[in-house]
Amino acid sequence: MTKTVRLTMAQAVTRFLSRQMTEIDGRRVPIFGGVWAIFGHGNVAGVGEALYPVRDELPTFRAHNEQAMAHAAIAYAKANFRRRFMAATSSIGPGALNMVTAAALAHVNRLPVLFLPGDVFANRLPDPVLQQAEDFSDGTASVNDCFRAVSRYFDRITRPEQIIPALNRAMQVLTDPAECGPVTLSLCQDVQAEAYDYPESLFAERVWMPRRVRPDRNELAAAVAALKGAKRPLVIAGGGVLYSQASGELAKLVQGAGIPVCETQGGKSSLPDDHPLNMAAVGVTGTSAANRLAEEADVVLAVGTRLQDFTTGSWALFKNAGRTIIGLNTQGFDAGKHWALPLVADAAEGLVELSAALKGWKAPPVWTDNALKGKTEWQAAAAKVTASTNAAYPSDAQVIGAVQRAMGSGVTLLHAAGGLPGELHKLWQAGAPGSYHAEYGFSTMGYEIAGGLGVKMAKPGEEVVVMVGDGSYLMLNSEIATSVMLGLKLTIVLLDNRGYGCINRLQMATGGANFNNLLKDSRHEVMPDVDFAAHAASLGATAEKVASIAELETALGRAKANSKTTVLVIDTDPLVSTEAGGHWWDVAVPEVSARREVNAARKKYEEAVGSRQG
Ligand SMILES: Cc1ncc(C[n+]2csc(CCOP(=O)(O)OP(=O)(O)O)c2C)c(N)n1
Ligand SMILES: [Mg+2]
Repeated sequence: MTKTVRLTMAQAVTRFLSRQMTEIDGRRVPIFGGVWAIFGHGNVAGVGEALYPVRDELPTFRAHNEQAMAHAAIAYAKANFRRRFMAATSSIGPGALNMVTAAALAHVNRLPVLFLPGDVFANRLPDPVLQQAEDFSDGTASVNDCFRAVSRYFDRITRPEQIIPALNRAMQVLTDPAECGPVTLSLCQDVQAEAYDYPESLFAERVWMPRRVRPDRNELAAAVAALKGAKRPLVIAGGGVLYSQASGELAKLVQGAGIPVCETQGGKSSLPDDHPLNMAAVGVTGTSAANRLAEEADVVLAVGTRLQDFTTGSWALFKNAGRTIIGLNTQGFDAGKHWALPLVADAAEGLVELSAALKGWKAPPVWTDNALKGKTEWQAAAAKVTASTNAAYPSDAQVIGAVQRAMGSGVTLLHAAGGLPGELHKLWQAGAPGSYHAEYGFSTMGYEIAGGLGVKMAKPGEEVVVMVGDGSYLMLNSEIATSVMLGLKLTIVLLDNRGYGCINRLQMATGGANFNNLLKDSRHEVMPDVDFAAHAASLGATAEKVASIAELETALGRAKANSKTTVLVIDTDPLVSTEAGGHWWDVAVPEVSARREVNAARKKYEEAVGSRQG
């Protein structure tokens, strides 16, 4: 007879999670780094009670905002190259829905996270309960159905035994490199507390290792033939290179064949910035070195990238009409995008096999030499815009220069939204793989500080530097208090340009009036003058406002020595961004307008759209 143990459904969930393991560098570790939780009705009595007895193996962390705690969980998974992850549990209703944006963030970025929102009563007897939305025509609907669109696997648990296959499926999705993304197990409040005789085997320790799929023979042959015929080959390194921890294999391939590499936001730090073949950022926020090559390339080996519009310049970047794209990706959906030759495989495995098949083959030296020259030119341009200044309102680029000089390339740098992503993609000189942490798949304002917390949990021994605009900071800053409470130090550099600088610039570029972006252009009775340093200090951080780039560099030295989360605030210029490098981006301009500026912008827009290649 099967041995069973009588547990509530919630107790079964937490016991199961605490027994799932992985091996990293030969060491067995829990695959779940912990559970983020904000309790309320819908999870405190069930999941909350069940988390307590396993709190040593599966620690519970309390946050201030459900979206933010999910950001931290997701950043933790990214910083662990998806090898370890976390769960996030909430009450029903608003607590649950606060996590939906984060679920979408994880979905877009293909990052594993387990959501355990509370749900309404499966037995429906006390309906409508507090925080329950009533659907007039569908008795099975609850607000948690919102998670369906942004989960790779969604299940609503309405009977305690349903959790047995659901937990198995959840683990499959969380650990599958191709399917990887958010999993939502929506846990009905009454069912969390219901007991069932679970088989003891459910709670046996299991070890999950990443699946490394090797290429199909025919796809490999086609990719090798395309590369061997290339005169102007180029590699685009995406986030998949990092998730596969394939930097060594990438370096070997490109060094052997003399192929230049450029990096997406997600793939930046695949090679260190100072690797001679690393042309750095590609696309809308790219360097002149990378984009020039992308325009001319005849064979583009796209490794582990979703080829989103910022990478492809809305598909206007590749100008060589006869070009071939090879899509090396674990996910067939990505591998075959835009008629690419698909090469479905783990990045490291695929690169190893390509290296072996290309042994002895080299790209024409004139192409490689041209690339190296382009990089030198770009570095000179970048040095100019990041140099120190005495200006009262420095540019984002000048602040980036100061952070780089003070902190070096040995830190993990994190950002997500505003003008910073574009500037950092171009200008930050990344070090080790994973040291550049961009959330630019969903570019969620408010990811930054909570995300930094998740990175620090994954890499407690490393210096984590968060760069954030005033807009993102005001949207979601509450986890500063959590970072102080948990003793997880962050260095936060806050660039205050008094509004949504990058959207204001986009508005101007599309012919719009300066309207509703910078605070001064927004309807107001009193012009806001937020004291960010006082605000951060009130949350427990060490905080100061600096008056210049030189002061920022000195203050960063102090921040480095400080053991507590430090927030440094600097006023910046909202109007400037780095003009060097970059590429057109498709943002639709109105076809008719009473504004002359819009009509002019529309004319330019139509010309740009007309020059786009398939
Ligand atoms: C949650 C969310 N809302 C809106 C946007 C659109 N958006 C992108 S950047 C931005 C302004 C960001 O302001 P700030 O953080 O001050 O950076 P700045 O643009 O000034 O550099 C907005 C509104 C977004 N990315 N995320
Ligand atoms: Mg701003």
